[in-house]
Amino acid sequence: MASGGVFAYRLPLMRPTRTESSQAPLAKQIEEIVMSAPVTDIHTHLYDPAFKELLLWGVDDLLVYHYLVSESFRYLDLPYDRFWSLSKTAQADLIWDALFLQHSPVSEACRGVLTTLHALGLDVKKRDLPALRRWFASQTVDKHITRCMELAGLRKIFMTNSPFDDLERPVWEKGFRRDDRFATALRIDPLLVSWPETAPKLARWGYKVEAGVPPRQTFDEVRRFLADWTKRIGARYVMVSLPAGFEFPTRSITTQLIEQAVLPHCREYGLPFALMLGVKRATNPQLQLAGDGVGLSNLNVLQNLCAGYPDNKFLTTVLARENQHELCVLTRKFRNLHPFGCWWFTNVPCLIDEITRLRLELLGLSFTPQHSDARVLDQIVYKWQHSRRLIAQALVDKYADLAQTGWQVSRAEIERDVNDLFGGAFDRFCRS
Ligand code: RAT
Ligand code: ZN
Repeated sequence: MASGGVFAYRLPLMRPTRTESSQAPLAKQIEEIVMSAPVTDIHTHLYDPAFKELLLWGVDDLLVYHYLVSESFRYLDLPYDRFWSLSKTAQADLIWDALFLQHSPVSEACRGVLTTLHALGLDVKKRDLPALRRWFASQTVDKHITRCMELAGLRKIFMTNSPFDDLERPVWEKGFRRDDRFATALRIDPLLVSWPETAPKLARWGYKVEAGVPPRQTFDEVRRFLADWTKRIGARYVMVSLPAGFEFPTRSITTQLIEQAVLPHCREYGLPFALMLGVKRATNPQLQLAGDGVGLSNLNVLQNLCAGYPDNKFLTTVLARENQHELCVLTRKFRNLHPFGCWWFTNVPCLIDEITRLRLELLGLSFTPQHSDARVLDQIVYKWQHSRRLIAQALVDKYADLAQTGWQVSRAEIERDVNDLFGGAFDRFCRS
């Protein structure tokens, strides 16, 4: 197979042993297993098809992905407002022109569009956007979900489910027949990062909460809210994304809500609390969703949570490259911590390669190397194809290192290990 990425380790230069000369078939076997093993995608922004237009798919949504919006503004010179006033098709036209026609689409997000289209059997070299649009217009959503999931090798897709989303909430309230390929995660950012605006909403929805200095009853009522939504959606974990600079514990309302409502709720329902740490929201608000940035997190926060609440489980991903090593070291100290994914700005090949190898070397197989964060259904195809290749390369090198000692792995052992990385370890962690 092809050699690893920029950070790939090389086997030491020594005379080939018998084990080394038989590496090629082993490498091929590992690659084959990793490329085809079913995956649970533990964090996406996709929706069960019952949510209708909330489930984004097709070439225009691929092109207006916020990762591409920010890249296109490196070249576009129209005012931000003008861009946002355009229709989705017109925005996609501009992005296609700037990122695919006027320059070669070498960034990871651009390459991803091409990987996806190619995997769907479309001819990208014609650079014919109207023809691509016609093809998508002739697809049905149900078939397209099946096709994309097959191409990505997914067995399950976790949604991000927010009771605070005015488009999503009424669908849950009305009820619908669930598609069992989609699992749920309860997302609670507004509760923890903007309590003064959120408290009146909870009050309107019938929970007896007070925004000022909340009495005990407020926390009980927040727990009742969390319990109602956990049951309503069948949540498998509770999730929040917290800004770089987040501190815990402090005397803030956020600390109180975490300590007195979220953590007791998670303990009661046996749910992990997923923390995504290190975002800087609205670094450039004019870019809207594309305007968030990254900052270093203080991982003492995580240490305080894991040590202070041993009966809680914490799933964690960190956005800053500089936090990745510390996260691994912390994970070695706390069994109630499970790192996952190469999130957002770290979801680029050179960092996936580096972070995955770092985790394998410090944690063995007790983590979840990747999630897609797909916002557009078709993106699962490229996000998983690209990541699988990097994970395969890292494993080839690791098993080759073992072979140097005379330790050989059987096919069944490789399959077991890959299954752990692709959802098995996550499932065990959630059940523990
Ligand atoms: O990766 C993304 O699409 C980000 O915009 C965020 O959604 C992030 O993943 C999050 O869940 O907050
Ligand atoms: Zn996300």
